[in-house]
Amino acid sequence: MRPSSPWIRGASWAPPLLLTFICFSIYLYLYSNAFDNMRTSSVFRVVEGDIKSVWRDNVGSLTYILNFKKDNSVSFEFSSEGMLSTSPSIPSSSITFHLQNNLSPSNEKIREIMKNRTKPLLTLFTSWNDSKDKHLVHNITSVNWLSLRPFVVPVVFTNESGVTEACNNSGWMILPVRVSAAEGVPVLKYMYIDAMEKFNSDFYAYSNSDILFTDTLIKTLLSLLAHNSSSKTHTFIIGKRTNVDNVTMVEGSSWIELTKVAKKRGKIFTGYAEDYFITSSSYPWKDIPEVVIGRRAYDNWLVLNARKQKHQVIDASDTILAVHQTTKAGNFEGHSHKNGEYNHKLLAKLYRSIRYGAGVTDCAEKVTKLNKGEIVISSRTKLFRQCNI
Ligand SMILES: *[C@@H]1O[C@H](CO)[C@@H](O)[C@H](O)[C@H]1NC(C)=O
Ligand SMILES: *[C@@H]1O[C@H](CO)[C@@H](O)[C@H](O)[C@H]1NC(C)=O
Ligand SMILES: *[C@@H]1O[C@H](CO)[C@@H](O)[C@H](O)[C@H]1NC(C)=O
Ligand SMILES: *[C@@H]1O[C@H](CO)[C@@H](O)[C@H](O)[C@H]1NC(C)=O
Ligand SMILES: *[C@@H]1O[C@H](CO)[C@@H](O)[C@H](O)[C@H]1NC(C)=O
Ligand SMILES: *[C@@H]1O[C@H](CO)[C@@H](O)[C@H](O)[C@H]1NC(C)=O
Ligand SMILES: CC(=O)N[C@H]1CO[C@H](CO)[C@@H](O)[C@@H]1O
Repeated sequence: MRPSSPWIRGASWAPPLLLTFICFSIYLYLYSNAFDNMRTSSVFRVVEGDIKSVWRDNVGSLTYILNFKKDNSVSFEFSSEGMLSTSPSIPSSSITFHLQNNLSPSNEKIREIMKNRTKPLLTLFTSWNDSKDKHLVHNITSVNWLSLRPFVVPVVFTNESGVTEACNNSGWMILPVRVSAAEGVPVLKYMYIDAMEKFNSDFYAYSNSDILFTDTLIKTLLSLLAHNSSSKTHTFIIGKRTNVDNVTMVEGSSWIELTKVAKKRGKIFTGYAEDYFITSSSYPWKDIPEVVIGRRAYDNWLVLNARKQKHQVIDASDTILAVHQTTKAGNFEGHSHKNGEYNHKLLAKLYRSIRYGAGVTDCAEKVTKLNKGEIVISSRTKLFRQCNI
């Protein structure tokens, strides 16, 4: 965070402010009048490039339109365009956060993040190896996660030059796989530890590389932060995924399209599969066993452990849309890999009996819910018997 604001004192802010305003005006004009035709014009690219440079982007990103209203409220319109969405046929998602209530902590946080005066909400990381079969899936994920900036910082852990190159060119952050096991698979805890050391954010999350998110992720985290900013409890957030077959680039690069296809073709998957783990920045990852990603059993164990440790475990299925890109490989990929039992064998050595059934999503004691348009946390009214620990 920067200390005192240069926006208030002195006159040196006037020229940059004016320039910014002119850029926004030109951008607004181009955006609203000649979006498709102007895409190839150099004027558009210069203006677009200028706005993007604010967010350190290279190709493709979130762009913003600021509306200052009469009543002194501000609204941001987000339009996310993927790095590969050079074709005008790809719709851009557009979402509006209305900041009517200027005093709300979430609105303050949005404003501060937009101005880069506070840390982002979430460092979201994953890992994948280059594989022809997965090119489309990874390209869609790449575009989708970029659309969550500047609230979310997307990070890929990789030692492969191909993945590094593709991601670095698109604006992802890259970290090496420092510790691996089971023949080169990243060990989860070191991904958290490294991400926490390199990037500053309110939350940190590993997610499988085939999961797509929308603004619902941002909104849920904003709410959790606003409600519990003073709480020092370790928080562990999970949620069920929605399986969607054959997600296309057009669908995956727009929050609105993604929401539509999830409703139309999506199927909520079993609570036995947890594909992402959002934790507070204080979460004690150093104490977690060296389980690896992409092999079964670790997800349920993590939830089970968090519940045993009395961390605040939250099921955000109802307020976070997490779309799983289901391809020919199907829905149980982690089960067919080499060393498929690596995690279970490791955990079985450490613990005499493991009741994975108490580590399903439905065993989280807290849930997020939409209540009159607001995201709230409540305690789950009824826990199944299998959740007993
Ligand atoms: C945001 O601010 C931090 C320092 O506070 C700086 O390192 C970073 O480059 C800034 N990001 C952008 C996109 O300006
Ligand atoms: C996108 O797909 C192309 C091949 O179609 C591949 O070369 C490239 O590495 C992919 N990009 C990412 C980020 O996966
Ligand atoms: C990413 O690209 C920048 C230049 O655009 C370069 O300075 C940096 O070293 C690259 N990072 C990696 C990890 O390759
Ligand atoms: C990846 O590269 C880093 C150095 O950049 C190295 O320390 C690490 O052992 C490598 N990891 C794997 C799995 O090869
Ligand atoms: C990824 O590639 C590395 C070598 O580049 C290999 O050691 C590792 O096993 C691969 N990981 C997976 C999950 O296939
Ligand atoms: C997805 O695409 C494959 C072929 O690429 C096809 O066999 C399958 O039926 C499709 N699934 C759905 C649900 O459309
Ligand atoms: C609204 C909300 O998130 N409340 C939680 C804040 O954290 C405490 C634990 O310190 C929980 O018990 C509350 O439910």
